[in-house]
Amino acid sequence: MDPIKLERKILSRNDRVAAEIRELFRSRGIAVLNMVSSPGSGKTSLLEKTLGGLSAELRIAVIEGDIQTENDARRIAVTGVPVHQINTGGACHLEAEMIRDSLDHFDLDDLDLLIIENVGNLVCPSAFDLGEGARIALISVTEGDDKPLKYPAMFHTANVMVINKMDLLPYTDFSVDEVIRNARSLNPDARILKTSCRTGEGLAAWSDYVREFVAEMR
Ligand SMILES: Nc1nc2c(ncn2[C@@H]2O[C@H](COP(=O)(O)OP(=O)(O)O)[C@@H](O)[C@H]2O)c(=O)[nH]1
Ligand SMILES: [Mg+2]
Repeated sequence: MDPIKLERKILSRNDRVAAEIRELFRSRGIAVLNMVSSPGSGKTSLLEKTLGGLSAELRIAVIEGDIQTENDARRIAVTGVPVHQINTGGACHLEAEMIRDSLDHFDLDDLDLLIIENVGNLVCPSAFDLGEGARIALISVTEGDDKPLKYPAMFHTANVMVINKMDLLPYTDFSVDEVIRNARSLNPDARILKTSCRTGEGLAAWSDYVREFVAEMR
């Protein structure tokens, strides 16, 4: 088959399954976050730092997507939150079908919030809807403030941009104003949060956003 036709076919199948599980989540009032970033921006760290506090108020489950290893699922399990690891076996993104097939691992009647940590990659995950209610794109200050312009699909489709590793800002030439300008040029409505998983800066605002999102999706 022509590769372009094949890609369209895969994406339309993904969109069908994503619509099906989005309706399932909606009917049960489950809020779903899809966290995307390049490898090492701090997705797992942000969850580790905030799940403990949030899980006292909300019923949360996590799906960890990685090409290989159960490392991130082990880190999340320490917080006491139910977690399921998907290993994609080489694929650079999660697909809606993988999420649908993972739902058996959780009691959906006992869930307010499902957080999906996508495979670390700024390209592929942007094309695959996972039925989420909001997409969170992390960027760390060591990556360069031009990343939104270089990976527009990712930042264009994100509802929130989290600028992480703010503690490292003095050691880089990263400009927070510039990254915000770049992100806003693609996506004027995205909410922007600044965090450090080292110092704790911005973690309360991130947790507030998550609470607000869950309340909205109920
Ligand atoms: N200095 C600093 N390091 C961080 C921060 N967040 C994460 N890290 C470190 O960055 C590395 C990658 O983090 P991880 O959460 O595994 O990133 P992920 O691949 O996006 O899940 C780890 O060594 C973390 O300790 C932060 O805010 N500041
Ligand atoms: Mg991770």
